[in-house]
Parts: sequence; C-alpha cells; structure tokens
Amino acid sequence: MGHNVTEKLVSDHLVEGEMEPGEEVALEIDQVLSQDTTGTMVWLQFEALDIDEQKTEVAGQYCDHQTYQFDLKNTDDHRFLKSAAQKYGAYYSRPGNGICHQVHKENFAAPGKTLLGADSHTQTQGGLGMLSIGAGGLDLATAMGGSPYYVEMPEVVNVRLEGELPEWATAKDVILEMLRRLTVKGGVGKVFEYTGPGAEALEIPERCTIANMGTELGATSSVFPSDDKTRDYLARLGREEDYTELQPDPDAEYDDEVTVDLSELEPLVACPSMPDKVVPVREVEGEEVEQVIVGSCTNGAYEDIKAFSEALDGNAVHEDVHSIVAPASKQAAELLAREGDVADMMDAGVNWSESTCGACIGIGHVPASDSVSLRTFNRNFEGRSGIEDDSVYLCSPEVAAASSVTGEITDPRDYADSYDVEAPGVVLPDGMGGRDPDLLDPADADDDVELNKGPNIGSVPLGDELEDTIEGETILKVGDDITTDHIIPATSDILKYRSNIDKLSEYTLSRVDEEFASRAKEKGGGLIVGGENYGQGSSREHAALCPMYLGIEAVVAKSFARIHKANLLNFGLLPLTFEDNDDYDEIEEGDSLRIDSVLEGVEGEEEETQLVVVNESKDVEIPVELDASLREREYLLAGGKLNHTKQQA
Ligand code: MIC
Ligand code: SF4
Repeated sequence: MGHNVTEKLVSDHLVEGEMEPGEEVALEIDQVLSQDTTGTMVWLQFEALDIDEQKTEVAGQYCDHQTYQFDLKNTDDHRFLKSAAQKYGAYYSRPGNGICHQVHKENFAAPGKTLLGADSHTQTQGGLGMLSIGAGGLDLATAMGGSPYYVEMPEVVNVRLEGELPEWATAKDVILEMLRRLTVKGGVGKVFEYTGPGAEALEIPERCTIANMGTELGATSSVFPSDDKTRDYLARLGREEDYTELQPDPDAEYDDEVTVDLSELEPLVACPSMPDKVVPVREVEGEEVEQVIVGSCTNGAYEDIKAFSEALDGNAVHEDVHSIVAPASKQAAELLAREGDVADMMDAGVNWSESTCGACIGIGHVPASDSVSLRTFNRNFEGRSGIEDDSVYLCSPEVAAASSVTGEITDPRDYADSYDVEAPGVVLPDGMGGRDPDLLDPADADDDVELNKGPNIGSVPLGDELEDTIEGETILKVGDDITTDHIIPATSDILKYRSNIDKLSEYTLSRVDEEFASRAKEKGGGLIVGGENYGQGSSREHAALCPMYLGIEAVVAKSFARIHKANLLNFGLLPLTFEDNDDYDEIEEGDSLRIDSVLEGVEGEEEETQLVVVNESKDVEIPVELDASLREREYLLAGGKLNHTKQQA
C-alpha cells in the first residue's frame, strides 16, 4: 500500500510505535523553534535537565511577541533568551526581526524535515512539506536534549482542492471555509493533507496561510506536498539546496476526505469572537470599521502586504479608519520598502508597525471601546485584542484594503468596481533571502556563557508525586471552548510574568473569574470542570503550570484540545473526560469532589482507564475516563514530565 505525504514524513522520523491512528508514535525532531513568551520556560527547563548543548539540526529562538519591551521584565526576558541561545547553541532572532513562523520559513523551513515549535501555529511550515507540530515548552526542551517527540498518530484527512480561486478570493478564504464547515474542534487528532489541482496551483505563501490556521481547526498539523512551487520559492529565498520532492504515492490512502471547490469560494470573514463564525463578507457588508490591521503569522508575509498594497492602489484610507501594517518579518518589510510599497501605503494613510505579534495578543493597537476591528489574523477570541467585549473580524488582506478605503466592511469585488482596482493575485518576492543581520548564528555552544537572569526570571516549579486520593472543591466550572487565553491571558500587563510563575499564577482564569486564583489558594487547590474543547488555542504551557502551582490536581471536561491536554499531563494534572457528557450537569461550582484509587487508575497497561469522581455534595458517582499513554501515566505518577525525565537520567 502506498503512503500519503504525512505517513512518509512520520515513517522517515519514526523512532517507536506503529503508524496506526490513535496509537502513540515517537518522532525524531530535526528542528525546533521557540519564541519569547514560551521560550523562557523552554530554556529554564532545558537548564533543569542539565544538558550541555541542544542536539537538533536547527534551534531557533525568536523574540517576536512582546517586542515593544513595555517593561524591563520583557527586555530581561530577551537578554536571558540571548544568553541561553549562545550557551546551548541556538539561533537568536532579535526583537523586531519578525514573527517566529515567518522568520523560520524564510531561513530554515525545509521539505521532508520535522519541526517542533513552542507555539501553536508551528504548523505554518506544512506549506513547504514539513511535518511541523506545536507543543508545550517542556516537549521542546526534551527534544533539544535528544529525546523524540511523542504524539498520537493522527488520522490523515485528504483535503482535495478542485478548481481555481476566482479573483478576490484568497488562501485565507480556503481556510475560513474549512473552519466554517468543520469548526474549531473539527481537526482534533487529525492532519489535514492538501492535494489536488487546486493545491498544486497555490503558491507557498498561500499554502502557509492555510496550514497556519489548521491550528484553529484544532489539528495536529497541516501538510502540503513539496513540488516545483516549493523549489521555486526556496530558490527565491536563496536556499534551493534545501529542496526535496515529496508527493503522496498514487495509491496512497487516507482516513477521510474533504473536497473544496475553489471556484465556488468568495471573500469570507470570521465574525466575533470565534474563528469558525465564518460568513461571506457580503453578509456583514456595511458594518463600520474603526481599525484595520494587516499582519500576524497568518497574513503578514511579504506577499500579503504586497497584495494589500496593490489592492489599496493608492486610494486614501478612510478618515475614520486607523489602518496599520505590522509586517511579519523585517526582511519582508525591507524588500517592500525597497520596492516602494511602504512609501505608497504611507502616502495613502496607512501606518507602519515594527515586525511583531503585538496586536494579535492585545499588545498595542487595542481597539476603541464598542468598535469594530478588522484583522488579517487567525484568532479573534473574546478579549484577546486587549479589551473585553471586543468585536474583531478576521479576513484576507484584500478585504482589509477595501474596508480601509470605504470605512466599512466591504466585499473587495464591490470595491474593485467602484474604485476601478484590479485583483492583485500573488506576487512572489525576488531577492528576499540572504544575510539577516538580526538573526545571530549559534556560536558553538559555550559552557562559559552565563545565563543572564534578571530579577523577574524565576525557576520552574516541580509537581508532587501523585497521591492515591484526590480531594477538593470544584474551584471553577466553565462552559465549552475555554481557550488558553481565558486560562492565562497574553495581554502585556500579564505577559511580562511568563518567567515568574508565582506572580503569573495570580492571573489564572482571571478572564473568567477574577477570584479564581485566590479561591484556589485559600482552598489549598481542587478541581476544574470544563465543557468541550477545554484549552483550545495556544501552546502556552503556563495554562497547565499555573493551575498546578495553585494546587489544581485534575480537570474534568467533556473534551480537551490536543496541546493543552499534553501540557496538563506534562505537569502532572489529570485530564479526565466524562463517560457520559450529561454528568457535566451533576457538578456545580463549590461541590466537594473526591477521586479514590487514583494510583490504580493511573498505573497499568491500558491507555484508557476508568476513574470515579464522587460528588460528595450531591452524593452521586460520576464515571470519568483517563485517556493517556503508558508514558504519560509515568509522568503523572512522578508529578510531571520534568521530574520523570530527571529520574530517568
Ligand atoms: C498565540 O497566538 O496565542 C500565541 C501567543 O502565539 C501562543 C503562544 C504563547 O502563548 O506564548 C500560541 O499560539 O501558542
Ligand atoms: Fe504571534 Fe498571533 Fe501568530 Fe500567535 S497567532 S504567533 S501571537 S502572530
């Protein structure tokens, strides 16, 4: 039987396990990336593992999320990251050089390789035929120590793209259409592998936009074959030697199939406040817009800004709109400046930001109260932009351009008619590769380099060995789709404590209930009850680490997002699911819960075991399930993966 691209990538890196969907596989990791807000924990954990040198082919440490350095704590974090990169042998990308996924794409992404990233949008590089997966920082630290990455072998879904995109419909609309159909839970446990004539015709940056937002589908990864387009793009970056062809075998099989006819797509938009609330732009046309931002790891590349610039075509930005470009990389910005686009856009009334994630997580450009912000980003979770009750829509650069000019959400086809503008299509860069002065080569790992830790940089808290009875109150009960932005918000007032868990933990779940942390402390810990897709969104392990620090021992939910579940297990918290989701109604906040015979339920040879939550307040017994591999069970017993890894060493 032939193999699809995903299976080829997995089998080329398979260290342990069978390529059976749902079975755990161990993968050799060729490259890793981390960024400034996950990176500090990555390196603190790497330090705790007591290994001299990182062992992957390429490790990139990017400073991209909080580049404005509002607080010296951020600047100290960056200085610490630089010292860690130099001590342990990683590339260091200076603040302002660009968003990790973009800079990694420009410099290192290579077909046929594996990439593990401490950022959920790592799957962006699937656009170049890489198996790229987002993970918690501890998984990255152990991968840099030479251990494989363990993940459930996903189902591989063939997304067949037929037909051609009509004018003004873009790659962003392809992935928004996927979200419209499959929702933010639709990809859990899956890799989306894009094939067919429509996929072949897409350029690499378009493929990367689609792969990037596989994260919003909850997917383990997204993958495109590697072909002549890949070779051409790598050549444009000056790295043709990194090309290898990677195609599915003619008789490759898939676990499922989805077909999208590109010719039927039209400009789409995700409405507030979930990336799957997708409708055609024409349905919300006329909504007044106060802010438009082009940027992020989804649509902040050279090609995206070029499309925005060409669609703007010199037309003036509406007087009531603040239109901003935040380029995803400084190299792209430099080329756009050389080509005159930056001046043209500025002349039309567009403002220019440094290369940063920034506004994507509420750092800068926080929208005005009661206003609409239109962004080319990937996430619009409520409050993520920096204010409660925000109203953030997600769209393509073309919709952003049309709406910047008209001052209201506008279908670019109508704009094109009124302003006589031609569809920009995809313009590829010429001469973007070469030396990147803000990307520092790894010196040979140097033991003499001291880790430079400012006063805000703490240490990694370790969990306690698992006990046989878990007892405590339901400290909080939440509904469906709780994101990691709810659990540990990423806005600048909080982000500066990413290296200081004692302080950061005070903000745990503050977006849902400001009293959560103080209540958890007062009660000496307890349990959390959640709905579907608990922990969706980012890879930030702080969303597990902080609850652990506050004494939370288990989360009982209807279902979990993949990375968050792995993070809970890594830090020794039990992710339990209801056997019968109706039992969710049997627990209320404040109820006293008890789980007996925990050790028996966790030890053993099965990957799925049953435990019973006794609700002492209501006198009911609720059967729950622990779905964890034998290795993850060892983490739980040891009080977390770090303890376990140290014990093994
Ligand atoms: C995000 O988009 O939510 C982030 C900020 O990039 C996170 C990482 C983090 O919290 O540091 C992610 O996607 O993993
Ligand atoms: Fe940065 Fe936003 Fe991309 Fe996360 S989603 S890496 S915050 S640009």
